Amino acid sequence: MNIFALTFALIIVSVLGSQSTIMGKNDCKGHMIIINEVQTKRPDWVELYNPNDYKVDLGGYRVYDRDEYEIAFAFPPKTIISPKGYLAKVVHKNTTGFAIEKNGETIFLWDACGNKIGTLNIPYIPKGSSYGLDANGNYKMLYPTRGKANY
Ligand SMILES: [Ca+2]
Repeated sequence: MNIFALTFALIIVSVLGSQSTIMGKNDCKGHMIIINEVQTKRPDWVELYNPNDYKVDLGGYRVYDRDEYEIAFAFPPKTIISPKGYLAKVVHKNTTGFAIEKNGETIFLWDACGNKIGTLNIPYIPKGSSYGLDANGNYKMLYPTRGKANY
């Protein structure tokens, strides 16, 4: 392997590594949707991000705090997330069947075909903070930005 091939291989490994940090992958229609941010304190919400340059209909996508697709909350048809856009879904036991445990837990995201496309391990989130992706693609404590870009 010459130096160019080695460099190329390292770039590929680097790119794949950062994608696994983002915890997203293409769904059955080729879209990528990312769990971008969560907050656990009244209201609890899960923010999704659409990195594509086209809108995506989240109808049939599911999110839940247990790895159980069959009983997970499903987004209704025509739930549109705009290109490079954010959608923050308020979650509550009475509406979505789950809330975010304040001491941390794991949430799961499935596409409309039932493929799991996201898993996020949420730690304890201090009051006044959220947990989400920073500009470098790493999950950490953030200032809450519900429905907007993280910073
Ligand atoms: Ca945000």
